[in-house]
Amino acid sequence: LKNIKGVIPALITPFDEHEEFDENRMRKLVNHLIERGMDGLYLTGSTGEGFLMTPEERKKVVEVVIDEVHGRIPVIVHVGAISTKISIDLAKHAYATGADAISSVPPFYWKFKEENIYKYYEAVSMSTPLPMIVYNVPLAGLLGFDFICRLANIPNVKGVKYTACTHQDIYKCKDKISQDFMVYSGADEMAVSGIINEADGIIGSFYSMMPDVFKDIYQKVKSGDIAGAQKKQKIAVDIIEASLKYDYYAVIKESLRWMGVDAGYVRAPFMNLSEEEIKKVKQSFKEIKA
Ligand code: NAY
Repeated sequence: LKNIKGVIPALITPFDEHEEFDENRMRKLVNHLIERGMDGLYLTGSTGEGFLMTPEERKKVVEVVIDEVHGRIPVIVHVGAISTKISIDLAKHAYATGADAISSVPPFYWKFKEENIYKYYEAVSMSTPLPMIVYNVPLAGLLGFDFICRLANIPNVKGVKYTACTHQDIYKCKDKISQDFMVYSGADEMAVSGIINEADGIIGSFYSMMPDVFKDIYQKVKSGDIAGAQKKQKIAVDIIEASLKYDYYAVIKESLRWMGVDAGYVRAPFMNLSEEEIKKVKQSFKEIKA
């Protein structure tokens, strides 16, 4: 994982007007993000609407992206599902297709006990030689610092995507587990904080929409220009908060369209923006002061 750091968009998945995966739009988006200097891609996670797709559809997305990336930047495949069996199948497929790493939310919905979750990560992580990035995210149930340390004992667990707000745990993971244990900060609104707290990279939904802004933020923090980074972060927060009023994957796709990269539509139950909403979003973005 040592080579996977920097700004990594949690990639959206473009669907067409009939909610089918749109391969051509995806290929264009991938090239756009590589041209904008993104350091890696994170596929079929929550932002990629992975849970709304069948395993076969998810595999197709992975195949198309890895083919289009063609080794130019690292690709992390989110293989999480509630069923260990399905996740293992997706993990093996990611490995066979040429992914650089896998990642997974813990099994969710039933509020599984720590032991169930440990066994899940052990089985999925050890089903391929790829490094596994476990996922600490409020939506799926937070793992907690001690449990992350325990999961790090599984040989292939090499990092964590850290989407909780307790950012002191980011550097604590590195100090307590190992400096080689990779930590990716997952809250876009707190990218500056995540990097200051020693995250190796940032993975998030809005980096597809604002690749230049976050690349700049990342470089500024790394070079010690915290004030400059924070100034940009504040603008990004305003844009993110305006977007979160809607189904924000739809806002990300819509704004990519304005920027000349048609990223298609969302899949139900998420809803695309109405014409009225598009006007409102545009207006709210215009009102944001740089
Ligand atoms: C993914 O696709 O799995 C992610 O990367 C998730 C990261 C996002 N967090 C959640 C809870 O979805 O990028 C963030 C998030 O969308 C952003 O900070 C806006 O709140």
